[in-house]
Amino acid sequence: MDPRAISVGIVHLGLGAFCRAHQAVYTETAAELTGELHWGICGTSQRSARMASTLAEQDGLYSVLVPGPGASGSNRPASEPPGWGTTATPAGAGSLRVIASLRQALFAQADPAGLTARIAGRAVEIVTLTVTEKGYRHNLATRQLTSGDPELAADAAGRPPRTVIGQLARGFEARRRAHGEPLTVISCDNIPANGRLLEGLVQQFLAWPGGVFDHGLADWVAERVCFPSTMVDRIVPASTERWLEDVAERLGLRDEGAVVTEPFSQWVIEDRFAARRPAWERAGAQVVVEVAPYEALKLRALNGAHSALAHLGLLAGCQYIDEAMSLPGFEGFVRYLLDSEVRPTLDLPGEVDFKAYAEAVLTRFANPALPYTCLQVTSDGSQKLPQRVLGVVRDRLKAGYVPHAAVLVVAAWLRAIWTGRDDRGRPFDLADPLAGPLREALAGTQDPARVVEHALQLHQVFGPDLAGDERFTAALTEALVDLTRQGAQRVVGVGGAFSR
Ligand code: CS2
Repeated sequence: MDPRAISVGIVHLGLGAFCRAHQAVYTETAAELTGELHWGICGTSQRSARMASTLAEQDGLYSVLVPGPGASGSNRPASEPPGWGTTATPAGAGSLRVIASLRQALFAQADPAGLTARIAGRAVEIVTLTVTEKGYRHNLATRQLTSGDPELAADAAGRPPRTVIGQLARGFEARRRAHGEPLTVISCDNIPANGRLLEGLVQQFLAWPGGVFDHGLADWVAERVCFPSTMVDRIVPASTERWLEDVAERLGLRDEGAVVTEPFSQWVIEDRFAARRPAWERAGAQVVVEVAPYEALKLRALNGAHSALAHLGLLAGCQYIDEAMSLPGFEGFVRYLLDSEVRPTLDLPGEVDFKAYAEAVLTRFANPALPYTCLQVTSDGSQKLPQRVLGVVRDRLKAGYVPHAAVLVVAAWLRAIWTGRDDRGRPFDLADPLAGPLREALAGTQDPARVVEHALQLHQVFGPDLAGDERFTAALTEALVDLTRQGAQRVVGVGGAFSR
């Protein structure tokens, strides 16, 4: 498509690799098929000025590389054994596509007024978000804004907004004042009922004690803004230098904004729009009445299994998910987790065959052409485990069973935070917003039971219900003791409790 012909109709918050390989691709395909040129995206980066300026310098153009099955992990370090493909993937294997739907890129923190004006613009009818779980600044157990959050308080008091919720509220206020046209806001983050959650958080923010927003704004939002929930799925590892070199070889020029991803892609969107929208279904998205069953399936099966492999694989000394998949007993462990613990908690969408879904998930994880690091999945574990694993734990406990595989994943997360090392004693740098405070509380603690006791005080992760459940406490302590004594490989390995 000729990018010069496309005008902005969507504002996106969170210009990471995921949205560039997912939503922007659907949007471009839909525009190609319909000829509608008014759905260009203004992407705003929230944390990195570099990505916005890099993309702006490239006129918003960047490429999406889907390595072919023959390609072998261009981002593996050169020291790895042959077979891991230390040379660039030959051009021609897989596919490379240049995406033109990103028409503007700005750094939200440097230009809050520009972002407000964009959200308020009449031409914009959709706002989308990929800001990760912690971008919502909420308590995962209560689904309310984190009380006393100083950044939210400052935004509510009227400074140029820096938080995502503050940016939305400011944009809504300006839009209402300018013309009042309706707007659809779509959260594309891996959180259940993400639309409902976002709507609730915005309303709570508008009522922030001492906040500057007038009362009519909350009513206007309730009447004019829709927040559909969505399920998004595509594995998109962080782009590394090796991938950028690979892309440069294929393109014949350097693309600093290139992203690499797998062939699979899925997007299920609740049919709840305030105004017009791109014909995303023409590009393969599913627009449905009820998105919850798809969300639960994806979060608990794909993301839950991803986190399981990542947390246990990290302890076992693996760098990549596909490497963890190949350790003795690990694939069997994931199958057990999916079949025996996740599946009974799901209300499956009619057309889904769980067995086939689970097999496809395992095949996607084993894709050697797309190395995805365990560290990337384990990052922000405290923000991910509630929807990926703890929901399963809760539902199984309610049904009268202790889900030992799911509990082991929680124990692996806890062990990594506690020790900061893998089972061979090698340190890793695990990013998690709750790691600092928890580590401080655990300093000097040698006893797994004490570690569990401290961790369960994180009610924003475990909720008071799990924290107070003796079966959970006992199973978690036992799992942490096992991991401490035997290491992840032995606990998960062949002959262990989970092999079948
Ligand atoms: C992954 C997800 O990094 C992670 O936490 O589990 O980003 C996963 O790759 C996507 O949700 C797949 O759709």
